[in-house]
Amino acid sequence: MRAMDLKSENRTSPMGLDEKNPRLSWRLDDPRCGARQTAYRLVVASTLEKLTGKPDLWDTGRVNGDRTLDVVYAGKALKSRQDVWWRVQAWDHEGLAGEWSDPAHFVMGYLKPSDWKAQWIGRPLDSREESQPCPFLRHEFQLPADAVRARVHVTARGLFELRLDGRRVGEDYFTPGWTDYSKRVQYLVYDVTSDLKAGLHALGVILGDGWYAGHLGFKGERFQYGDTLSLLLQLDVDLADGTSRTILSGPDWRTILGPIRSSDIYHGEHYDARLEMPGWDRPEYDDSVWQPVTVFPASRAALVAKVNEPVRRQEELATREQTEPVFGVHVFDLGQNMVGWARIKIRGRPGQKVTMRYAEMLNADGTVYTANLRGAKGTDSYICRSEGEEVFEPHFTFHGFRYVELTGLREKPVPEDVTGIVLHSGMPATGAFECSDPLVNRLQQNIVWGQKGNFLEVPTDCPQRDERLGWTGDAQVFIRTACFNRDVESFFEKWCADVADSQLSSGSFPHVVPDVLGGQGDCAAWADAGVICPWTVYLCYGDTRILERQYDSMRRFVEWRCKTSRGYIHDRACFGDWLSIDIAENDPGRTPTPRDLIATAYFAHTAGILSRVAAILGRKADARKYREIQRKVKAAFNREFVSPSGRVVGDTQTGYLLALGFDLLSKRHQAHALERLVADIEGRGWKLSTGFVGTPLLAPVLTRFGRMDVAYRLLMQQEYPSWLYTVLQGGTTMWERWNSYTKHGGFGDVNMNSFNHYAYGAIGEWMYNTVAGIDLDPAEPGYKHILIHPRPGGGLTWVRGELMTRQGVVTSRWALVDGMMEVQVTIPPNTRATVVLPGRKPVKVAAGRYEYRVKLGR
Ligand code: RAM
Repeated sequence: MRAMDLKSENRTSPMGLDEKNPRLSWRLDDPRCGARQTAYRLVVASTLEKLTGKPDLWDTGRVNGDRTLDVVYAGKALKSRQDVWWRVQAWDHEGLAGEWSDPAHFVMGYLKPSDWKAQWIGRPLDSREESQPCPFLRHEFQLPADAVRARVHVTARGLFELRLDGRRVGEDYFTPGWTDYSKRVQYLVYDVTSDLKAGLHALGVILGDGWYAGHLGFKGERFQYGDTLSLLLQLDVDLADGTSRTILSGPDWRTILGPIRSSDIYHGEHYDARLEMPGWDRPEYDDSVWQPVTVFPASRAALVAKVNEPVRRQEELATREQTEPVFGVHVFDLGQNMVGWARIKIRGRPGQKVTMRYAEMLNADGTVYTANLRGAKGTDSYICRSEGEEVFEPHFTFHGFRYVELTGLREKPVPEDVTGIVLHSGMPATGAFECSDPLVNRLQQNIVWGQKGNFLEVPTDCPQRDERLGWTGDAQVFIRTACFNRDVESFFEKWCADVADSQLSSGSFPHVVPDVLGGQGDCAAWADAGVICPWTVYLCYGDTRILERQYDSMRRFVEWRCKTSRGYIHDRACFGDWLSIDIAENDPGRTPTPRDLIATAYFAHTAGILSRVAAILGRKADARKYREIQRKVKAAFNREFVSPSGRVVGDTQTGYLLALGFDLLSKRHQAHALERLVADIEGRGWKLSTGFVGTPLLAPVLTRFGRMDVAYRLLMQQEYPSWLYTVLQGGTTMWERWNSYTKHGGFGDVNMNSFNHYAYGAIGEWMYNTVAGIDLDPAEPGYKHILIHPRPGGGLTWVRGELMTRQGVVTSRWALVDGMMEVQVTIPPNTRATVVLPGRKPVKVAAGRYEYRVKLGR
């Protein structure tokens, strides 16, 4: 048995932690059946030599037990900038000591505000007019000896690109990321030791508006957080001669406006290559025409080490088809609705301007459909500097698109001139789902692409129009699916902190996080994200720290509900069952499911979650209190919304789904509610009518109450409205509306119509946990105890599900062969599972690989 895949604060070798007691986790490499850890020893040292010799920071000694996750560091106090090495040894189920793991490494950030000596620098805004060129900043410094350790700590109010001696530092984009900059600004740490030899060096930085100062929100506003971009940078260098140097951002830096004439997340980037300054980021560049920088005051915002994996380039898409629908207008189809930008190759003349527009769909005449971008210009342009081939990629904007339109070219381009560069936050792939139906497989791909496109720093609703905001409701309904597809633990840890930062003074949560809509909030199913998201992270990854951190904000939220309800009935649900079928014209939040029903159902649901969280954290009185509140809300729900026979007011699918899914009904009423729900689905020709609130509950509730056949019917439905209808219309991502595009009605309401919106992708969770049958047990979260219960149906003949949990890989595969269901299951080391197959008694198993053959009933 050997420990592997060592993670510090859920990340591999993180640079810059300001958590003084980081959580240390590992997995076990042991293929034996029943493999289980019975003890571990973890050692921590300040150097690699000490780690294998005499560990000087922490030695746990032998600790009995099977714990492998989130061991909280409790050794000598860690210091700012400290290098930390650790490794672990595990004892197996036979009591045998395994070999030591490979060493893991992490680096502490600045632990005290006074560690920061650098000053915020930039240049004053020339005017508050729309297009401001991006400031370039530079500074040269001399080192008398080679560096033996050099780390740069850097952040910006705005976005930054950091360069050293002509090269980009790091592979991250959209740094420092998006937080409420008035409260928390994240910094990044990069190791530049090998770049710094004795001699002269140059640091160069480009600043972009980003979320800080660019357009944000749908009223066309700018300057959400400030109007002046600035940089904070501190480079600590230990030299081979035993001395050290610190290079700081300060008044001795110089600045100029460069070739990026404007760059805005919504509107795109305009680049004039004639204004390039070759060598500006290298030493000995003549910067005599540059101006001195201005020093700006620090704000009261806390500087914190970045918690989530930064955005990076993730993949490239080649052009699939190139057309010229109008003379001189060239359209490139990348075959996939994606998020990022296009790399363009241009052969032009000095001064020639080429324009790129980005679109998700095409008009009937083959031109790009951009009406749904609303106020977002989504346009880049490039002015050539030479006669030769030039290559352009923007810096501080991103687009949501499948098609790229090029105009202003001198000669006909070739497909290779356009390549899609996909960017999103780091989130390693963890799940795979595949089955015998190609349309369902495309749906799964669409869900994954919806996640890739909208997990760029914060979970956004859409990536293309003048919105791209962290809508809480969307995140809440999709998070469970997201946790299957990808490792999103650090992504959501960071965003949950944003949620707590954004909590309104009333205790409620805003519609979007970070809150850029000026405190609008209180909406049921949206605000509830503040409770549901931390809870889901806990369930999927098993760590209680997120619950501890978020507890206060969760409690304040439920207290707000208590205070603002009348007789335990709550009524704030302004978005209703958003975008359900039968929405009122011109008011997509006025839906047939009554708003107070939705709000009261969610009141009971999140009070119940809070009670469970309190119990887990050992807050017994709170656990009792919120359980009691949940009971009272349920009673009120029944009084107000449930008829004596069990009919739920509104008689909508979503009403029944909430009542059943959140356990609000008595046993007697459940049967009737289920009947009404199924009757409504059947009456519509086996079709759904649900919006953002009801849709995620459809398949899970139908399955739980014994009508999985109906859940499968809805999944396999090919007529409008359904998941596969969108697939059959050529969708390559999830869409905002069931009717974002229909054969009968064409494009949906242009005022709000995104073709990359993950909310309806929440069906993914059921595909993994029911169709493939990989599920967790809330009593032993993080897949410590795994539930395997694959449930065939829908005409599928085989399914393959796989999930990389924090413990290791779980697989569940099944195939129907000659009336038999053949099942293959893999259970990772150090876990247990309960396997429930159709018509069989549950079987308890330990780590290992198992095969079963089950005769299926009728
Ligand atoms: C629109 C989007 C978003 C939704 C809000 C209520 O902005 O559809 O996804 O959450 O409305």
